[in-house]
Amino acid sequence: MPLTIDTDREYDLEDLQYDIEDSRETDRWCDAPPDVKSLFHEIEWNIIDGEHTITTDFINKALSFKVTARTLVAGPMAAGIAEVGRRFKMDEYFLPEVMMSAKCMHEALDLIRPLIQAEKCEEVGTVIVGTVQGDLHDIGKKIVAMMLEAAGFTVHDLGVTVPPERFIEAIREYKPQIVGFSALLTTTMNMQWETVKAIDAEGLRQNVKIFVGGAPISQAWCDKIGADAYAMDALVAVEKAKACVTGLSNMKGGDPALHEAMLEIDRLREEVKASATAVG
Ligand code: B12
Repeated sequence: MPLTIDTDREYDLEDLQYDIEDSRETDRWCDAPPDVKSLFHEIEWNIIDGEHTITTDFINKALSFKVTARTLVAGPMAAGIAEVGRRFKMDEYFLPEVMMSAKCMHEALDLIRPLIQAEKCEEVGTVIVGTVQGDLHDIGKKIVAMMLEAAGFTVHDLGVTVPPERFIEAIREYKPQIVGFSALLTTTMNMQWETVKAIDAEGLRQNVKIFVGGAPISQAWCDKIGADAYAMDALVAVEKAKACVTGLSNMKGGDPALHEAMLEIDRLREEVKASATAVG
C-alpha cells in the first residue's frame, strides 16, 4: 500500500529559517510515521543546503517506505525550494546557492519521473508546456508536466525560453487540447501575452485552451491577457486540465464560458477548503 501524507495543508515553514541540525518538532507531516517525518525534514534541509547527492539518497530512502512520488514533490521538495526562494528574496542567498538547490530539485525530479510515469492512468489528452522566451526557470513547469503525465496526459515539454513561433509550430504538429505557458520573472510574464496574441494572429486560438502559471502570475493576469485558465500549482492545473478534456471538451479556447467554468473550479475548491477548516 502506498503511504500518502497530507500535503494540501498550508504549513508554517518558519523553522526552516534556522540551521537546525537535530530532528525537531514541527507541525508538518504529522500524519507520517516518525521515520518518514524525519526523512522529510532531511530532504527539506538538503535542498536548502544544495546537497544534491544526499537529497537523492534521502528521496530513495523515502521511496523505500512507499511514500508516493507525488507526496515527495508536493511535500518536502516544495517546502525546501520555497525556503530557498525566501532566502534569495531576503538577500540571504545569492545565485550560486540557488543554483545548487535547483540542482537538487532537478536530480530528485529526474529520479521520480519514471515513477510518476508508471502511475499514469488511461490516456486523456495532449498538452504542450514551455517556459516563455527569455525565462530559464523550469522546476515548476517540470512538476506541472509530470503531474499531468501521471493524470493520463501526453505532455510535450518544449523546454525553456520558448519563442511564440515555437509554440505555434508545436500546436500545428501535436494538435494539443491544452497549451501551458510558465513565467517566473515579472520581466518575462509579458511574453505570455505576446504568445497568446501570436496564437490568435495565426487563427489557432480556438483550437487550444491556454493555461498560464508561475510565481508572478495571478488570476487577474490570466483575465487580462485572455488566457483560459490560471493555476497556482500543479494540482490545480491537473484538475482544470482534466475538466477541459472531459465535461468541457466541446468548448473552444477563448470562449468566455470556458473561462467562467475554470473560475467555478476555484470557487468549489475554496468552499471545500473552508468547510474542511470549519470542521477541523
Ligand atoms: C530556482 C530559481 C532560480 C534558478 C532556476 C533554475 C531552474 N532550472 O528553474 C536560477 C538560479 C537559474 C535562477 C535564475 C534567475 N532568477 Co530565479 N528563482 C528561483 C527561485 C528561488 C525558485 C523558483 C522555483 O523553482 N520554485 C519552485 C517551483 C515548484 O515553484 P513555481 O516555479 O512557482 O511553480 C509552481 C507554480 O507557480 C505553478 N506553475 C509554474 N509554471 C506553470 C505553468 C503552468 C502552465 C501552470 C498551469 C502552472 C505553473 O505550478 C508549479 C508547481 O506547483 C525563485 C523564487 C520564487 N519564490 O519563485 C527565484 C526568482 C523567480 N528568480 C528571480 C530572479 C531575479 C532571477 C534572475 C534574474 C537572477 C539574476 N540576477 O540573474 C535569474 C533569471 C534567469 C532567467 N533569464 O530566467 C526572482 C524574480 C523576481 C521578479 N520580480 O521577476 C525570484 C522571484 C527570486 C526573488 N524573490 O527575487 N532562479
